[in-house]
Amino acid sequence: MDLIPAPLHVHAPADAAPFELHAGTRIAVAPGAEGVARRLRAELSAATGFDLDPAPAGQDGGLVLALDDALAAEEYRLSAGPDAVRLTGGAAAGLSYAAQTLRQLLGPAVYRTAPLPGARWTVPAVEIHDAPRFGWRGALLDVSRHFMPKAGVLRFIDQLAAHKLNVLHFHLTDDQGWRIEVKRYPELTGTAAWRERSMVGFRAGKRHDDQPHGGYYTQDDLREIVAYAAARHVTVVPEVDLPGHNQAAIAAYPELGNTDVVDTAALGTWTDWGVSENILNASETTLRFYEHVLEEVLEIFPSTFVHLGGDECPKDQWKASPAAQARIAELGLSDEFELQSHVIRHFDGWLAERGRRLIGWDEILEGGLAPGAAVSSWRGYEGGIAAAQAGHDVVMCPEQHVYLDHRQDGGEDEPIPVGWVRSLEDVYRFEPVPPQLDERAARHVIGTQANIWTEFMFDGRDVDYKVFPRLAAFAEVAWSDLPRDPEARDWAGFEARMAGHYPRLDALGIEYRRPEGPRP
Ligand code: TNX
Repeated sequence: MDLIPAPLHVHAPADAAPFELHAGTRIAVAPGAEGVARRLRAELSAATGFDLDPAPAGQDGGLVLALDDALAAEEYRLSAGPDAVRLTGGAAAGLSYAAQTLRQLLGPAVYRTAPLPGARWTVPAVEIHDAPRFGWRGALLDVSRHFMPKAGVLRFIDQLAAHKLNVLHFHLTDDQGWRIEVKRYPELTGTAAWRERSMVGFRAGKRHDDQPHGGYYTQDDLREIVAYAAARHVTVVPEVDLPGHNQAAIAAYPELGNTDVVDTAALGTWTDWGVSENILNASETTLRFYEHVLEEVLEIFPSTFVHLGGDECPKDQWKASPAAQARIAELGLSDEFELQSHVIRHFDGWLAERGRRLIGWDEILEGGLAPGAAVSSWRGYEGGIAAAQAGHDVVMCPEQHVYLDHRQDGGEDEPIPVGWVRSLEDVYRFEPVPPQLDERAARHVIGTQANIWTEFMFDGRDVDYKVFPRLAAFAEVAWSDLPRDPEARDWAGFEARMAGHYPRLDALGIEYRRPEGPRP
C-alpha cells in the first residue's frame, strides 16, 4: 500500500476482496462532510472519468463519508471491503486526510487530471486508524527572494495537502522583494515588489544576472490562496518580517529607515542575498505604518498566528543612529536588543487585542520574549528549548535538519550547492522534540516545519527539485508516530514505501530529485 505518511494502525485482512470503483459508484455524504465530498469527487472524477453522483438516501455501499465526534478533529478511520469504502473523520479535517489516504490506495494514476484508457480502480480491503503526531505540520515558502506566480502556490498547497501537511508559512516580505498588495501604501508593490537583478551564485562565472525580477499578489489573489488552502485544510500563516529584512520596504518608503545614518532615499530593493544592514527605525510613526499594513494583512489572513519575523536584524544602524539611541533612552531600555524586543512586544500586544497570536524566529528571545509570543526555532534547537521551558509554544525547524534549500547530496552536479548536505535519510531521521525537554515543556512543541528559502531556486522547477522527495520524509516526521530515537527509525522500510510513492509524484508532475541522482 506504500502509504506516506505512515498511518498509526493498518490492518489488511488476508483473503478479503478489494473494493472496485466504477462508473456507477455513488458517494453517500453525511451532513458536515459536503466540502470534503466536493473536493474528493472533483479529484476522483478528473482521474477516473466517473461522475460519482450522490447516493440515494438509505443506500449503503460505495463511498461513504461520515463524521464521528468521538474522534479528534484530525483523526480518521478508513474501512475498505468489497462493497464499500467508509471514511470517518472527527471533523472535516480528519475526513479530508481519510480522502487523501483513499487516493493513495487507489494507485498513482488517480493523481492524473484525465483518465487513461483501460484503467481499473481498486482499493485493497483494509482497516486504517490514523491521527497526526503534531498539530502544526508546516512548510515555509519564501516568495520574496524569488517570486512564485499564484498558480505555483496553489499547486504547492495541493502538494502539502497530499502529504497531510496543514500549515503554509508564507514568507511574503524581505530585503529582496515585497509581495503583498497593501492598498494604503501602493509603493510597496509599485517599488518594493521589483528589483533590478539577482545574485546567481557564480553560475556561468557571474555573480549577478542582468534580469529584473519581481511580482506580487493582489489582495484578491491572496484571498483566493487562503480559501484554496482552507478547502484543503491548510492554514496560511503570513509572515511580514520586521524590524530587519526590510530594505525593499525602506526603498519604497525611505522614512521607514534610519535616515539619520543612511541616505535611505538612495536605496533600491536589495539585489544581493544575505542580510541587509538597512533595518526599520523604531519610531512611533514606523510602528503606525506597520499597524496599517497589518490591518490589511489581518483582513486577508484569518489564521490565529501571524509571523512577524524578528530574525537576523543587524543592530549597527541603531548603534550609530542618534534617533535610535534617543528612543532607547526615552523608553528606559538598556540596548538595541531591548529595542528590538520593544518592537516585537508592541505587536504582540497589538495582535492579542485583535484575537491573534504573534510567532517569530528565535531571535525574538533576545532582549526578552514578548509574553504571548510563539517561537520558530531555526538556529538549532536551543531557542526552541528555552522558549518551551519558559512555557511558550514552539515550532521546531532547525536549519541543520529541515532547511530544504540546503543540498541533498555532496556531488558536484547538484544545481547550486548551498548549505549542509541533508539527504532524504537525514530528513527522515529528524526528531522535532529534543530529549532535554521534560513532558510539560515537550507539550509546547506544537509542531514542526520544513523551510524552503528560495535564494537559489529560480523557478518552480528548482523548488520541486529541492523540496521533493524530502518533503515526503518530512511529512512522515510531522504526522507519523515514529520512534523518537532517530537511529531506531525504519529507514529501509520508508525507502521501500517511497518506491511506491515516486509514481504518485510522477503522476502529479513533480520534478523531484531522482534517488539515483540529479536531473539531467
Ligand atoms: C536564514 S531562517 C534566514 C533566511 C535565509 C536562510 C537561508 C531565517 C529566519 N533567516 O533569511 O533565506 O537562512 O538558508
